[in-house]
Amino acid sequence: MMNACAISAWFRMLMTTLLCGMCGTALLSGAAAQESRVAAPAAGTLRQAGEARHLTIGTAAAASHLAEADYAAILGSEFSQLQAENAMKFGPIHPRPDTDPNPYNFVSGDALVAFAQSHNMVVRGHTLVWHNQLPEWVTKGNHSPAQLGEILHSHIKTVMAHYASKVYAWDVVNEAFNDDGTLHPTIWYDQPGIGAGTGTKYIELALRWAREADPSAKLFYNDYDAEEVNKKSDAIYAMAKRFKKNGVPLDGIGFQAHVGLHFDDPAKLASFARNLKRFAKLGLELHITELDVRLNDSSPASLAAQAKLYGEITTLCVQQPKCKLLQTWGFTDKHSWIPGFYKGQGWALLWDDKYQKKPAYEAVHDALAK
Ligand code: 9MR
Repeated sequence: MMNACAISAWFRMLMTTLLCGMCGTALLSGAAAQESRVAAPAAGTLRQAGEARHLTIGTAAAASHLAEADYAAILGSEFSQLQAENAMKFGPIHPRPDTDPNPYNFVSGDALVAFAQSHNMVVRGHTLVWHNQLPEWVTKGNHSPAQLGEILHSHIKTVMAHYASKVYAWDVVNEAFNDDGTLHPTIWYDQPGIGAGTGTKYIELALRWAREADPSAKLFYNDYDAEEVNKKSDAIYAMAKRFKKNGVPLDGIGFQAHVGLHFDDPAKLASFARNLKRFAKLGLELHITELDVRLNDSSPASLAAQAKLYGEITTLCVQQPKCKLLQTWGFTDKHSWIPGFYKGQGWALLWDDKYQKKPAYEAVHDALAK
């Protein structure tokens, strides 16, 4: 028996799926044409549990998967935010030089935004300045620092203007620091870059360009392995503190949280909480942006250990008032980046590769509902 809440959530999902079909989005009508094997959402999706906590529950997504009915059904009902896993990165979205009549490709990004809007979800943008997933016209173009500055400025302006009022927050700069707290050499920083010898000045410039491009968007710096208090998070903290003092437009920090079971250590978790606290004191909004917990196998013991850690990280966010987003890097093991990157590892997300909820799902839900 479904209760009133479940019926209303199910009805909302059905209506939005139908409406998407009507607005002619090929990917979505594909989804509507298949029958989902996923049960109607029970009262108490992650999204609903997050709403009660004023916490956005997000996930990374790809437009190419929206035609899978199970994928679309879970994405549209369990999450209140969607972030493009790849579609809004420089290479995919700006594949050709500005001299080309058609330098940008917004197709996948727009499909994700349309899906989000039709399911009443917000969209977070990722990412404008990063050294990965750059097109060859940028990496092999032999551009001078001045030309790179123009390319990046115009990229930020165009992409943010395209998604103004549709994307509420952006990872403006991603992964600029090394583990030891020094700046990573990149084509944007110093290879030849626009900031050689001037430290975090190029990050400041990117943030200022971003503020100009869409004054209403929240602007984030995002990084991995900066969850604990360590050399990398110290460097990010020092930068953030300086930026706040000097009026540089930085609204928040994204903590990616790609972790393994080794992270389930009271000292590490306490350090994460302490780290969040010091950034919160700067007045910054805190987002957990790419959470996943990779495993070596899918034994019941490993899945239980994973669930425990997911629950603990969720609780950290719930207990920190400035933590406003809990986002996982995808939601089904069927489409996770982990096996392709960490040989022999995987099983990192809340649903398995058959779209069945794992113990980790219940743990996150319980931690939100506690
Ligand atoms: O999940 C993304 C994967 O599909 C891409 O191949 C990869 C390319 O580097 O990027 C992955 O996403 C990354 C994110 O954009 C930034 N933080 C680390 C993520 C995992 O590598």
